[in-house]
Amino acid sequence: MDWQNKRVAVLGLGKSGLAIAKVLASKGARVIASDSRTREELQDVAAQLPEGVDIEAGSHANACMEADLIVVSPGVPVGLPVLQAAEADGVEVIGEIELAYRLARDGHGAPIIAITGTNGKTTTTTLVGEIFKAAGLNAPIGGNIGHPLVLLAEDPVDWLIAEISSFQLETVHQFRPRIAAMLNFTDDHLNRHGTREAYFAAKKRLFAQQGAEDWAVINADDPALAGLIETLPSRMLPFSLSGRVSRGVVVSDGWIVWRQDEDEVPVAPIADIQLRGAHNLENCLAATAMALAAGIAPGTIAHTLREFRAVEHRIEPVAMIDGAQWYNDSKGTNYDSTVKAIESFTEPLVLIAGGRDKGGAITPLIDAVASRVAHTVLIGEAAPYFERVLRAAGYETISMAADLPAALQTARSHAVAGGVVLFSPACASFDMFKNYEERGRHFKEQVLALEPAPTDEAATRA
Ligand code: UMA
Repeated sequence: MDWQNKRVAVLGLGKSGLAIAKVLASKGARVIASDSRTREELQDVAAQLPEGVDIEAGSHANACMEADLIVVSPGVPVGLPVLQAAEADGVEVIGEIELAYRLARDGHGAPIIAITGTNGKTTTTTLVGEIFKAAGLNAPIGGNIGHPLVLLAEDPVDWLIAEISSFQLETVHQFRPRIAAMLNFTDDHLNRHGTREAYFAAKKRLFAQQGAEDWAVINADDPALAGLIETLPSRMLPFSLSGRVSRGVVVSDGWIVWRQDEDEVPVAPIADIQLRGAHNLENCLAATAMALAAGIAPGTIAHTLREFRAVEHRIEPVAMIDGAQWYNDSKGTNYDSTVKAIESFTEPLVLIAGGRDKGGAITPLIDAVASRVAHTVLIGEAAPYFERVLRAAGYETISMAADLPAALQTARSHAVAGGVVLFSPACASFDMFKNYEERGRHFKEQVLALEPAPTDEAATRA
């Protein structure tokens, strides 16, 4: 595509918008960057934009009106009236992932691995990246994981590995990953998509352009995904913890194996895997399937599975305090993710949860808390709601905390030696923090700053 003098509106000036504006300006496009924030709020951002990029603050109207093409950030809802009006006028609206795909396709043409699902995306994407690195391939990771894909799109690489969110999928059109994975599907982001159906429809766009030579890696144990396995034209490489597929990556006799009807190629013993929880084993199966589809040797996959440790903010061990192990799972931003985290432990468990509720079916979370959590400490906007539903279910061991430091103190007073304190909010962070990373960092800093309990001797002296 010839970008010279093409008028492009870039909507949203967060990480994605800044990256899009930089890449397109360097190609000679006339970029108007627009953000709903005020000009004062955008001062820092404006300083990072390349020369010649115009800014529209507080509205998207002018940018959209003048554009030949509109590229939106994932946080900008596609239903905005200005976008609908522009589309009705024949102006194309694409997202950052679609732009990255087109640049990569028209440039080096390296194949893309795209990973979506409600939970496990970041761990799986990171693991796939590590396996490809161990195989000697130049295969950077990007996308929703925090590094805009468009910044990698034109590098000469062997593969591009991308974590993709439903927000990003709403604005893909030609995007065609060589290997696409859907890890699982449960309620999330209903405040953005409106309904579970709309959320699933967005997720499904990952496979929309795939053909018979592309691979689809799908969780065969997830009932929500059964329809995909039956209907997609892609080469199917399912994975299953319960071992229910005749062809795919499964667990058999304590090993991850690639099952092909009667044959089973052993990949790695699951006893070697350091990550906690059945959900993480599923992430390992998915990563194995993607690596096998790309032709990577089982020995390389086994080596990486053995070496791989938890990704930051995902059931990340933080410290041992008074004999209890504390974990940071700030990325537990929805009910299902927190259920999975709770289910990863058999030790006596104290849970710290709460934040900005995202909605969805809460019964599985209530059940998990009621059956496995000894004490729950609630924080944030969701605390009164969580308290109400838990008490209604007959669960009474609840404390309310005004903020995170207070929650830590309360959690500590309920923790026991040999037990676990798990910070897994089941909520978004935006009521108290900029994002889940900031929330997780605060948690870790405050845990590490907890004073050691006085020894008997010190207590006697005092
Ligand atoms: N904005 C507008 N108009 C609107 C809405 C927002 O101008 O109608 C502006 C905001 O004022 C702000 C900017 O848009 O200046 C923010 O854009 P953004 O929300 O798209 O955020 P980015 O910084 O571009 O980060 C995005 C992803 N964020 C979201 O999807 C909300 C990041 O995922 C991703 O890492 C990054 O692109 C790089 O690809 C984060 C995330 O929370 C981690 N993702 C969700 C999740 O994982 O659950 C989907």
